[in-house]
Amino acid sequence: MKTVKIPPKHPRAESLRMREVLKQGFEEGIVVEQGLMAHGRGEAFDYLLGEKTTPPASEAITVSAAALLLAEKPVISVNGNVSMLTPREVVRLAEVVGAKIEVNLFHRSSDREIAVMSRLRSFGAGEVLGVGDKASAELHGLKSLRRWVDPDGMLVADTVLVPLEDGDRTAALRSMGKTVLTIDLNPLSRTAQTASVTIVDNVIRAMPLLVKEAERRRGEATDSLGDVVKGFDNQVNLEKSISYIADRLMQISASKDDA
Ligand code: PTJ
Repeated sequence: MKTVKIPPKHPRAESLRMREVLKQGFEEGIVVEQGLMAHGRGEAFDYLLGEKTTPPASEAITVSAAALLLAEKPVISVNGNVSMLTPREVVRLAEVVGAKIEVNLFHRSSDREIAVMSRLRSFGAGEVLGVGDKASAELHGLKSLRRWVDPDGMLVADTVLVPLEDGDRTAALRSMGKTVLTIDLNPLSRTAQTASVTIVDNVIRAMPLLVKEAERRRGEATDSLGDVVKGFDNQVNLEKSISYIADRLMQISASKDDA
C-alpha cells in the first residue's frame, strides 16, 4: 500500500503523520485493526483538549516521572500502537529511570510479539521481556491474553507504566498493590479512572515530556521525589481535565454566539 506524502504546512500535518505511522504498523503486522479504531477514539478526545498538553496533564507527568524514579522495579508495558508512535521515548525512558521494557498485547500472537520486540530493538532497546515462553506468569482476575506476563517483569514490578491501555489489566495490577501510571486521552475511560496516575494527553506529546522530566529530576533526593508523589490525587486531577474540556467547549460555543 502507498504512503501518502503529507505537506508539512498542512494544518493537521502531525495528526496525518501519526495516521501514516500507524498504517505502516498495521501493514507490518505490529498494529491491529482495533488499534486503528482506538487511535480514532483518542483523536476525538485530543480534539476536545485542543491537541495540547494541559496543566493537569503536566502535573501528572511530573508525578509520573517522580514515581518512576522512586520505583525499585519499574516496568514499561508496550503494545502495538505505542511501539509505533513512541519507540524512541520508550527506550530512552527505560534508560533514564532504570525500567524494564515488557511487551504485553491484548490481541496477542507470537508474530506480533516478535514484531514489536524487533521494532523496539531497532530503536536501541536491549532486553525486551514478555515475549513467547518468557510470559509464563499469570495475573489473576484477568480473562484476556494480557494476563500472561513476564515473571522477571510485570509480575514483580512495583510500578508499571501502561500507556494507551484497556481497563482490566490496570485494575488487576492495582489489586496486586502496584502503582499504575497511564497515558490516556480519554479521562472517562476505565483505565484513566482506575490508574494511580493518569496523564490525559496524547502519547506523542506526553512521552517526550515524561522523558525530559525524568532526565531533569534524575539524582533528586528520595524525600523530595516522595513529596511530589504524596500530594497527588488522581481523581482530583481527572476532574481538572474534564473541567478543562468543559470550559474550552463553553468558550468556543460563547465565541460562536458572539459572532
Ligand atoms: O496492541 P494491542 O493488541 O495490545 O492492542 C492495543 C489496543 C489499543 C487495541 C487495546 O489496548 C485497546 O483496545 O485499547 P482501548 O480499550 O481501545 O483503549 C485505548 C485508549 O487509549 C482509549 O481510551 C483511547 O482514547 C486512548 N488513546 C488512543 N490513542 C491514544 C490514546 N491515548 C493517548 N494517546 C494516543 N495516541
